[in-house]
Amino acid sequence: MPVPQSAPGKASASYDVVVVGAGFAGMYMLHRLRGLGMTARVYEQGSGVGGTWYWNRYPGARCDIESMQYSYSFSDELQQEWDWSERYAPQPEILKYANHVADRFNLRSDIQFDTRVERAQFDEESHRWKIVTSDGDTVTAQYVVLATGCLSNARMPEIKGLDRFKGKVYHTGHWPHEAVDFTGQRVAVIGTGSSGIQSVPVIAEQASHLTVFQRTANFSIPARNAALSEEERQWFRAKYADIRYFAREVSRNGIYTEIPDRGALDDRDNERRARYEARWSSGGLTFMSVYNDLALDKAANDTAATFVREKIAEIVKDPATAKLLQPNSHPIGTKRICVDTDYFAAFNRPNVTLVDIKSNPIEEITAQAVRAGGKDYEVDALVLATGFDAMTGSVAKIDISGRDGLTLNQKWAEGPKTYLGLMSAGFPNLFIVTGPGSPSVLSNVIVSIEQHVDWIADCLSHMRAQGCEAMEASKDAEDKWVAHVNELAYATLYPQANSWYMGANVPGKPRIFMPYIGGVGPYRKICDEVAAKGYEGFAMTGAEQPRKLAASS
Ligand code: NA7
Repeated sequence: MPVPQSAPGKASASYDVVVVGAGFAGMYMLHRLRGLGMTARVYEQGSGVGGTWYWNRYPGARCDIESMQYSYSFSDELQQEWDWSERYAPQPEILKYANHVADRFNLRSDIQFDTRVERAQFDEESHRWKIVTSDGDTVTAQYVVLATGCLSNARMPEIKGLDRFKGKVYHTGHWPHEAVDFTGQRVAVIGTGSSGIQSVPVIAEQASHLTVFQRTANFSIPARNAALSEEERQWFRAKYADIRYFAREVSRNGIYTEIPDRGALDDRDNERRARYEARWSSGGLTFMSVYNDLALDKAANDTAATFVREKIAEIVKDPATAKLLQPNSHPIGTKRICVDTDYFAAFNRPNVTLVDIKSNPIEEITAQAVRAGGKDYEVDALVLATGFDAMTGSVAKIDISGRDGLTLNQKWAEGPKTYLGLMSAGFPNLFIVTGPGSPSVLSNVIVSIEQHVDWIADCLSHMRAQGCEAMEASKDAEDKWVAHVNELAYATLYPQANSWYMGANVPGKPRIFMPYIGGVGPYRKICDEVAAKGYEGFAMTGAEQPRKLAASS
């Protein structure tokens, strides 16, 4: 099929679709739009494709979902041909894969790199968006797709004196492109989420001394990462049709794994322990799917949490350090569980120290030290593994104004409001890929990306066939969806944790449980039913089929 492409170089003035972001979502969106014969321009602030994998180049960065599953499924040739080298690919390999996809599907000619979308404004007369970019250009598009990623807005912590530090400061989410060598240096890592937990063992091998500043101890399961054999790759390839079907249609989290048929308290102690041992030995995120009630029932959850705490005590030789590393502040899994390689064992090294900043908070950073609990920890380099303004942060950085000049930031001031995580009432023709209110970060995100992109592409095709110019989530459907998302979340243990799922890691951010917890398979069914009913809950308007667009209230 001939592929419509805009002229390379300077953007022309008008497109069918502007896509923001050239990560896994933006790339696949572009591919689908071309298939529909639509013109599209993708703006990407980085100098290359890959999104979060472009920015997160910190030591030890790798996927926490098996690469044979954390990969595109839309092209069978692609999934049959690409060779993942390890069970969990390291960041450079995932970035190589993203670049391979960009080349293989000839995507780059419609992607403008090093360019941020600063502003997007909906014109109610023409039903088109005016988009202003960081290079001073203004273009228009009928549709805007925000493929901005859930974990792409790295957050600098508000720590007094950070700007006075004389050594090097790195943020895991904004790691330099050139190799960073910590050999012989005294290094501080602040933050013990996934990024801290992955980087600590690697930095510990280089640094003369590593001091880890921990505010909240986290649950982490061994990855059991290893090279993938050709037999293992072939096993996946032969079963890909079933594996992908299961991940998309049946699973709760977009991962091919068995669905538990019992609760933790249905087993006797020794049976339960044997099951946890088996998962601990096989490694990875599926530890949480040993039983079907770990996210629902505190007593059930406690059995898994206790098991992991005992494992930590077995691994870490110094009892005081082990105790500090044992998480006690939240039920297991209610903050994203981490997957590590030798994290806890790293604290047995003589050159690694753990500092508890929950009881002795960091007071300030001086020219050469981190000061906590009245003590100066002198360091040559600071690694901030302090996370992201997740899910809404990258959207909020764009000045988006919809109907009646209302900005999305004003509308979301008390927390994000969407219908299906795909659209927000008052912002016609603006789609979000893996937005708040969709399974997104509670899933294998590539599965969720493909589902959203396919839904949006089918929707645009439908609109064109119906002669519709604009589409908008109705306020009523949105209100009901927001209530549903909340109701499901509050029936679980998740809201008990101060997690980034709740926006709790960003001072002042409203505490709303942002992702949809109802599961990938059930969520897909809802979206498909909405489409099958003529996009129920959305208002459409157009030449041939006028429906009241402002029917939203
Ligand atoms: P996370 O999971 O948000 O972890 C950030 C860590 O940094 C966490 O331990 C925080 O402690 C800590 N933090 C944040 N701000 C501060 C300040 N000001 N002082 C001290 N400590 C702080 O981010 P990651 O990058 O590790 O992982 C994000 C996701 O990426 C991950 O879940 C995977 O899905 C991939 P807190 O827990 O808030 O007490």
